[in-house]
Amino acid sequence: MVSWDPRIEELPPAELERLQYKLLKTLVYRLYSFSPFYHQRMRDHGVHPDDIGELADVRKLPFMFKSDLRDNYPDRLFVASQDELVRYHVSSGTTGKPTVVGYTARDIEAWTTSLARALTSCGLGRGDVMQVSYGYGLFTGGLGLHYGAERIGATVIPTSVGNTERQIELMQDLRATAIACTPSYLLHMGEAAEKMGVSIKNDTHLRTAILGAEPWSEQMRNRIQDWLGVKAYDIYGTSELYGPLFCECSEQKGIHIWGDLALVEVIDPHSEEAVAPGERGELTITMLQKEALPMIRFRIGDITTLVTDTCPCGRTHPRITRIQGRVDDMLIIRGINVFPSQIEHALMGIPQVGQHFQIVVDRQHELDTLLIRVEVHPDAFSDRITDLMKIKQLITSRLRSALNVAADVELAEPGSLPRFEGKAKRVVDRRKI
Ligand code: DLL
Repeated sequence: MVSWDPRIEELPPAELERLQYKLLKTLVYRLYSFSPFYHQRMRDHGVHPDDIGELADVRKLPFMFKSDLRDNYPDRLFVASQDELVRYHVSSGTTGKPTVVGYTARDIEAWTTSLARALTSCGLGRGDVMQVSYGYGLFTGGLGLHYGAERIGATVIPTSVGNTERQIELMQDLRATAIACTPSYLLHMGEAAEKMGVSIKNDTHLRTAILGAEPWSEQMRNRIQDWLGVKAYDIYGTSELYGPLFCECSEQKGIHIWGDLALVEVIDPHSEEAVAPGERGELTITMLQKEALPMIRFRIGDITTLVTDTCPCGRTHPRITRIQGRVDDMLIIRGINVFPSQIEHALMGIPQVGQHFQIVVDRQHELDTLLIRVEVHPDAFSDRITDLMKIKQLITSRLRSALNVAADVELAEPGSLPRFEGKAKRVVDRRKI
């Protein structure tokens, strides 16, 4: 294993905890003294920095929510003055006002270091050519990966999203060995390449894909790896936590959360108590070294499980499993909780299914309806109605047993469902509740 910073990444767990405690204590004192927001929150919650006597005391601190950022738009939660900031990013947000994130020079440095560690852990380094096909601009994906890749000495092709044919030409001409983009955009590129007569697997040097910013499944990973001949790694982050930050290592056994930067908790969103390692819960993160926009116990809304045993790679920091959905993208269909990720998992296990699908939720006569529109795989597409009927029946029964709720299935021709350059929007909820 090659680590970017073995001294930190392989720190014995007890030492890592001591470091985290020291950082937490400093953070809490700093915010109690300098952030009117946190000062008030802590007082309302009846907690004082002196009450933090060990790492587990993080649980005494109040939570913070995305709504707190929106309510304090644009910069009322910043603990740095404007002249200390070197950058803003803005997250579009699925509802309501956007969120503005400010960065000091040290914030950019910590973010870049985190990505340097992540990319190194995927086996990348000097000599690699990385095509960065996340959006550049207000979105954190493009610039984040750009800085991280440059830091490890890789050569960056800053293509951003869009203009897919040109991207494929550049991938070939500049011999890209790695790409960073959303999984859905890589699938789109794979298809576009085939239309141009280019096989990404056989006609390019691409071997590594750093994929994230939207939910995807293990089945989707298998498909991407087999079809495109790359090793695909899951990268995670949110703009409030800097942007993309945490990634799987070459073992592909969970996402490493750098403990010197972030203190991770996975909690039951209702009882707000920690769940046991291996149990699903809401990811909650305290950023230990963030300067401009600090985050204490930030309830991200993403569902995951905590992995505490040591990774075979030797890095000692805690890991989380891939994101299994959001607390708030959970669909409730006739009283049953359904996660789009469960649907994807079931569909991607059926070879006759293509890469794209759409989930349409509606309400008829007061009853929820669930329609899954599924593209048939080009190899399985046929003019014979009986063949298509068989595929439809297979999909219907797989979905029924995966979801415990009946779904209507509509087959779509290969290439007919919407494609996405940024984050895929697979759910159309037409219910008016
Ligand atoms: O999506 C940051 C990012 C950029 C991550 C590039 C990875 C790569 P936001 O736009 O603020 O930031 O969206 C954050 O996207 O709360 C998750 O719901 C979702 N998300 C991000 N990465 C993953 C992933 C960026 N690997 C929100 N798997 C998060 C599943 C992800 N969901």
